[in-house]
Amino acid sequence: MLRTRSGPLVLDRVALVGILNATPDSFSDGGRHLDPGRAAAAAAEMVAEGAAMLDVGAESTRPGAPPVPADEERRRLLPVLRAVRAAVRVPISVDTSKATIVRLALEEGADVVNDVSAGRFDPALLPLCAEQGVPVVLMHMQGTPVTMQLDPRYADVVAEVAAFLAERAGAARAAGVAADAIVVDPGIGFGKTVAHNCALLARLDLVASLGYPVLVGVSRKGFIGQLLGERPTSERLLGTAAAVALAVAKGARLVRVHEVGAMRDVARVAEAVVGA
Ligand code: HH2
Repeated sequence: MLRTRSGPLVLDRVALVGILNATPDSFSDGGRHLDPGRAAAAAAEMVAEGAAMLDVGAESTRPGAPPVPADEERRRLLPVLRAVRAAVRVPISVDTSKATIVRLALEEGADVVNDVSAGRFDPALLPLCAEQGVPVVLMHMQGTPVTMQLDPRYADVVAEVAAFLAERAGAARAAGVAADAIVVDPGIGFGKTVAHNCALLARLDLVASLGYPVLVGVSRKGFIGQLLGERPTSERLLGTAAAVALAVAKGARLVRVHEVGAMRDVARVAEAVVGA
């Protein structure tokens, strides 16, 4: 269970985390939720479909994406966050690597911090999470979004990602974050080839063995398109379903997805089989 300001996020069952990108350029839903009214409507729909948490972000981290200045990130994020907060009661995570944005987002009612840099890009982020007593998602990435897909290399991707997450969880705890407020994420697609992503899903149990809940984000990602012969993002639903089911089978407790209703069915069946 994750304790949040909007109540507990129970992880006895797999939690569906709905994606809301307040960006003009996200790889699959760019531009759709920049408008606060539309974002709020999408948020309410995702909760009705079974989302246990919503992840709101204003900086695309797709391969090659340039960093967004804090002013711009704030300008996009806060109106959307305010509208989403007014529309739903489930916990909201804010997808950012900047402590200044975290502080503002928490004031607008965000509950959880989702940092794709695991506290490496802004040294003030983990101490702020500790001070505010909010859970944090620590994600693995090799390089930065600009460089990460140029030539990702590992001797043993699963062992290296697990070691990295153990080290970052240690850093979070050293900064004062409670052990039960940490979630880890292998960072599917962040500095990884198709083979790296598949290996991480196949051996996700090693990441789960760190003892923290595992979040996995596979939804519509590039490796699914590549495995299916350059399939566009709009046609990756069933590929996403396969990856979600296998992630759940190997211990994922939170899955970050665009199609909440469809992936709720996938997660429910997968976890029933796992629990049999
Ligand atoms: N993936 C994306 C963004 N944030 N956060 C976590 N914890 N795990 C992920 O796998 C993850 C993430 C990328 O996907 P998306 O938000 O759909 O696109 P974009 O980065 O282009 O906004």
